Amino acid sequence: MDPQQTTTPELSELLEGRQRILVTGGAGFIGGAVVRRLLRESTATVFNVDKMSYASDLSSIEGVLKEAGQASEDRHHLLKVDLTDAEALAAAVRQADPDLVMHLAAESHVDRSIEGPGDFIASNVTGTFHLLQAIRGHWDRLSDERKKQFRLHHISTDEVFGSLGDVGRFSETTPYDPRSPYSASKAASDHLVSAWHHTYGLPVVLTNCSNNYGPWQFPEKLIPVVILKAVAGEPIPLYGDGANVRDWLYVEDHVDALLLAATKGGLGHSYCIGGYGERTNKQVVEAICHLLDKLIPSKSAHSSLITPVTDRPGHDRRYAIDPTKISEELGWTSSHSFEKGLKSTVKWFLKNHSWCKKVRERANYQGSRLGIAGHGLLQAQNS
Ligand code: TDX
Repeated sequence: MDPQQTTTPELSELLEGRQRILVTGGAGFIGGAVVRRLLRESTATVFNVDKMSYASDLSSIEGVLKEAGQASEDRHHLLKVDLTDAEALAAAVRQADPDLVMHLAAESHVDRSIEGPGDFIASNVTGTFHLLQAIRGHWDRLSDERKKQFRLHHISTDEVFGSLGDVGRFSETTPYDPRSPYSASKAASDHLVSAWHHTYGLPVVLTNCSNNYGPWQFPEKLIPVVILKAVAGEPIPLYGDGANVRDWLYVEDHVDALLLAATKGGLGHSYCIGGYGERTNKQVVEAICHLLDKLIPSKSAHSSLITPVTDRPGHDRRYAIDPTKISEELGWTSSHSFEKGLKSTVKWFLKNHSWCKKVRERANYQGSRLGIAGHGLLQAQNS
């Protein structure tokens, strides 16, 4: 990229002069995509508060900094802080002195929440509480002019709404009904953010998004797991009957929605984000296998590796989002079809196998099944 070309009018216009942006979880999958966009398309300085846990990685951000040269490097500051450490977090907020906060830091893998719910309560609930308190202190100290501009955007998930039957979609008025330790911890964090708005007047916006996918996703989630297993010629684990439905959204479409909501969303409002990308898990897995058959043909079809395994405990049946509010109020629509997004994602993972290897090794995770504690052994392991 041309180093001169760091600003697109659209994002700078949206930011309306907000030049100091604190992103929590900016070394994660979605947070990283937000940080890259801010670095590429605005002149803002990013304060990236991340505890650098197993799923954190800065390679993609370092790539953008390298593309843009030294000037941009001054615009990204990693503040290695765990949100459970209230003092360190308050100090990081003072250092960042932000005009806008985008809160993406969270433990996010449902299977891990089944194995170890404590980390989810600590990071997602207590961590959000500490962030709200630190931001409240910061907001109180701001000048009237900066106070008017300031916002805290809390990024959440559609899983807080529970599980749908065959019809219907989640919207902003759907009652909360979380059913996994992960979704319960995110629901709790959403409620804390709303409470800080109503009680203390903190200017907040919330978003709840459907399943994301795309480059740089930590290889424990369905799409990268399937790609890596298929490439390695290993059984591809399909939980239960494979008929659970997820509403897939390409991560860059999510970033478009986040930046709109963060800057233009109504204070105290929440917005549901989804791009009408409903697919059963079986359809997703088969689509990946068909793409791989074309990209890296092998003797037998990759779909022959698909292996039904013990279901996830409490496995939500179907998620689907009605994005009418964000579309009508903020003018957002997704621009990647699932077919287009999936194809580029599969190609990206094929090209970036060494990155997958690196992050898996660092996390001491080699793709084994997580989250079946107390539910017996995998059928695949038994056979
Ligand atoms: O190996 C697998 N086999 C399989 O069948 C894995 C890892 C998953 N699955 C199924 C379980 C789900 O129905 O695929 C679906 C997607 O699973 P995940 O990728 O683990 O995502 P999910 O549980 O749907 O949650 C995701 O979307 C909402 C994210 O992990 C959350 O952080 C987000 O909030």
